[in-house]
Formats: sequence, C-alpha cells, structure tokens
Amino acid sequence: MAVERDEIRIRGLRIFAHHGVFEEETRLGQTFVVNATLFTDTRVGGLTDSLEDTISYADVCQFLTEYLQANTWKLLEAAVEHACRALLLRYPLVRAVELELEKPSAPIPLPFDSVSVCVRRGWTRAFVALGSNLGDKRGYLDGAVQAMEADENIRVRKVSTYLETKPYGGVEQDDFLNAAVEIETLYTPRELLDTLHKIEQAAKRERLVHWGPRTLDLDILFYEDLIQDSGDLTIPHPDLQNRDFVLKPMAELAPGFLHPVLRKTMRQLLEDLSCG
Ligand code: PH2
Ligand code: MG
Ligand code: MG
Repeated sequence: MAVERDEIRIRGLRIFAHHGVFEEETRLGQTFVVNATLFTDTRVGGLTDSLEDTISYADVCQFLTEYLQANTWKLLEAAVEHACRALLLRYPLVRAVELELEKPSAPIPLPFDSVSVCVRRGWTRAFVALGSNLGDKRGYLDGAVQAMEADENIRVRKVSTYLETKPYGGVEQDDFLNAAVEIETLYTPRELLDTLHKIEQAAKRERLVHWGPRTLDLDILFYEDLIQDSGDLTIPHPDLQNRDFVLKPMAELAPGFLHPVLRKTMRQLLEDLSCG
C-alpha cells in the first residue's frame, strides 16, 4: 500500500441515499457527502495526457453515487467499508483509497456541522510459501495457486519455480515440493491466514504429526514490511532465514526485498545460508 504517492481527490460529492440506523432515515433518505482520495500512480497519464492512462474522476463519482444508492447500510462504517472494497475491485489502478462519508443532517438533536466516518483501505503486497510432500504434490501446489487466484481479495502477481527439497526439521519423511507466490491482497493478516487455512483444509490436509507429511502447507512469509507477533501468527515467518526452500523461491521473486527485522535482502539471506 506504500508505493503510490500520487492522489486523485474528490471533495464534497453529494449523494441522496438511505443509509441509517433509524427507520425514518431508510424511509425518507437524506443527503450524504463523500470525500475520496484515490492513491494511484498518475505519472503515465501525466506524460501521455490521455484519459485511458488514468482513472476518470467523473467515472468514479458516478460509480460511487450508483453504489451508495443501490445498497442500504445502517452504519456509515459499513457503507464506507463496502464502498472502498467496490472501488478497489472496480479500478485496478487504485492501490489504496481513503473514503470519508459525511452525514450533515444526521439525527442528532444538538447543533453540529457534520458527522463522518473516514477509512483507508488498499492492496497489500505479501508473500506466501507453499509446500507439499504427500500425494500429487504438483497438483496441490497448482490447486493452491488457483484457489488464491479465484479469491477476489487476492491478486496473484508472481509464482516461483517449484523446487524439490529434502525435508528440513528432523522428521523422516518424503521429499517436498516447495514454492512461493507474490500476491496483493485486500485481506488483513488474520483474514489472509484464515483464508490460507481454508485452502489447506480443502486439500484435505490433516495435522497428524507436527512438522510431519502434509498434502498442502501455506505459510505467510511477509505482509509488506509488517512486524507482528501474536501467538499463532508471527510475521515475518520466524524461521524463514534458515530455510533454503523458502529463500530460493523468495530470491527468485524479489531478490531485493528487505527483511524488515533482519534488514537484509532475500539475496543476502540466501547467500548467508549457503555460506553459513
Ligand atoms: N516444511 C516444514 C518442515 N520441513 N522441509 C522442506 N523441505 N519443505 C517444507 O516445506 C517443510 C520442511 C514445516 O512446515
Ligand atoms: Mg510450514
Ligand atoms: Mg504452516
């Protein structure tokens, strides 16, 4: 979500719609005011001077108006959450969006100017490790990539070469097939983890032996440069620097990607491991 620094700003777009907790609000409707900032790269459009190379703000205003009129939510929070998502799916050039929805005539029996909810949502670059050492290994990895592609909250950007690797970690078992993928996702880290677990379960993964044979193992390696340790979800993956079956695919996908804790690139980490 960090790269694009250019902004297309829409201020004061008035939309008559029916969102609200109270029955009168959904029945009568009222005017809402939208402020939107689209984070995108305007460089190409700036140089070609062609509307095809950018996002038409007129189009976005029309889209937001129709979207907020076609649906009804009780909460401003729900309306902005859904509208952000709809915008990000509709306009692939938008990396992130900040959306503020104001309700100047909100039912508050006190003097006030306006109330609003403002959120920022966007695509996050993340990396996922894939592994299989049971059954149709290639089929399980292919299936996992397809399952990620089929999820509209995930865009698969790059898939590494599949590598045959010796089991790491001491358990005697069959060789692995390993890979990594670069994705962009609208999911939070927790939502992404839950989604990957569902894909694993669909591959009939059984957690019998810890670190034992598995049809499909999907691990979050990085979520942009996020550093998080919350029990069952540690990002970056805490052992990736010791695993050549992770570093080789990572060095192929993103050799210059910097490990946010170790402050070394994937290329450097792989070299350290090969030499150490
Ligand atoms: N996964 C493990 C344990 N050991 N070894 C290889 N080569 N590849 C893996 O994916 C792997 C492993 C636990 O997740
Ligand atoms: Mg694993
Ligand atoms: Mg795992």
